[in-house]
Amino acid sequence: MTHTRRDFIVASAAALTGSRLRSAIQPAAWGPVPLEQPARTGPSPAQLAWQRDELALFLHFGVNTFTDREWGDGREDPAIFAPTNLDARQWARVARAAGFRAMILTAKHHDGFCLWPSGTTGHSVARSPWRAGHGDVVREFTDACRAEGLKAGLYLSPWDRHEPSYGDSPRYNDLYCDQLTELLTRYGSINEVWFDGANGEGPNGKRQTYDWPRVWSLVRKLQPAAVMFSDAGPDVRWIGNERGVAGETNWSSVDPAVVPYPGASGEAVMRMLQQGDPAGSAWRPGETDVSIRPGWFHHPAEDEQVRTVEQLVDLYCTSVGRNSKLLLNVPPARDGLLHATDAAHLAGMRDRLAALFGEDLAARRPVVHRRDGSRLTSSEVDLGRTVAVGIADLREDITRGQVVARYTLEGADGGAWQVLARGTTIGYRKLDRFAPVRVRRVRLVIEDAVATPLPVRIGLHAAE
Ligand code: FUL
Repeated sequence: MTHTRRDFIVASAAALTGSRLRSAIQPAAWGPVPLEQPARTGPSPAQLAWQRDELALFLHFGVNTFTDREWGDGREDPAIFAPTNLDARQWARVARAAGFRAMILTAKHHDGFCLWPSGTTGHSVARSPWRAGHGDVVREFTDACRAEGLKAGLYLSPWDRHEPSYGDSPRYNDLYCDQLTELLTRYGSINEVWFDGANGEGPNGKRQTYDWPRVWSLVRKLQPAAVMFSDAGPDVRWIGNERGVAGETNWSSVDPAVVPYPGASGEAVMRMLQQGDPAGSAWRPGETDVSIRPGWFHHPAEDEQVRTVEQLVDLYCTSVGRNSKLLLNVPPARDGLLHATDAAHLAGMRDRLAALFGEDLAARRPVVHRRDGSRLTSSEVDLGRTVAVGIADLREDITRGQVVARYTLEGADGGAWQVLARGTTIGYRKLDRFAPVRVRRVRLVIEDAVATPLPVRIGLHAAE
């Protein structure tokens, strides 16, 4: 059985070593965050660019790669970190060739091992035999991103099972901010900073109260153009599961009071993460993180369990195609390279998406918009010929916000209109796949909206 981190409110450390166990949380250890975000009806320039990138590659790499575990306990000997052939350019080439625009590296996972030579701890690559202790994975990663024209993001686990000051809240908060400062000042422009909500300390474990306002203002100061990810944003939010599935209804705005700090749990929290809230005051689009394999780190035993090309296309549709962004984890193996199977499936995904979305049957075709007063009610496209349609690609102009709450897509070939798809939200992009139907005209009927809708861009594809 695969668990998500929300299944484990409190779990013993001993139980947390299996690769199936993703994570756990201990809400009591997280301080509430006064989240005063300015009300927004649309994205900031950084949020807009983030969403338009659509695809980011997640790289889980560290001591777990060498111990074959999912969660290290912090007692790993740095000497085990010994990739034989690490080549971050290979990661970046594979990502770029597959259409990814950004990569995010686990600079430090829960085991506390730093992939850069941090001045804050000896528990880092500096104590490993790799590059004779002079290596810096974060440097090689950011250099490779730049060389391949990709944006670079970093994950710095708040939960740290190695650091002795963890649990002594002010001291650890200082150290965490020092680590962030190193990461955000040494490596040029960092585009996304990823704050994990996991905390698996057992009932007798250390309790750390994080200083989120301090952390977030530090990131704003050092990298003003970066977006920050966590359950509670502030810029982009977790989508609420690690299965790669955004809510079918997915608003980019949220009520910040419902998810006050990273790691908060409960039904209302999950619903807010999955679906957002059209009346919410904060624009905080959802990011869908999921692994190409069962685990987040590379395990040789899972080499036959890499998601297939079709499964990757499905993930694209349930994330990007539901107004979210796909952060797909592809973990480097012990040699420091992405595995050939993963690389091949990524290339296959790219080819398949290019084939599916290559020709837009509605491109440059005339569209008639009908209104009831100021309210847009339908948009009708005349395709000029009868063609089989199996995918609709709908897009609101999110620079002006998100307003569509319910719609029906219909098609006709001379006779009566027939329903092709029904949906709720659209947002940045909504992909509907249906059994191909031969049609000459297609119309989008907007049945409910939270404000006056602007014309929705309609793309249509054959599906094969
Ligand atoms: C979770 C972590 O516990 C997993 O190990 C992984 O890093 C995933 C992306 O987030 O909370």
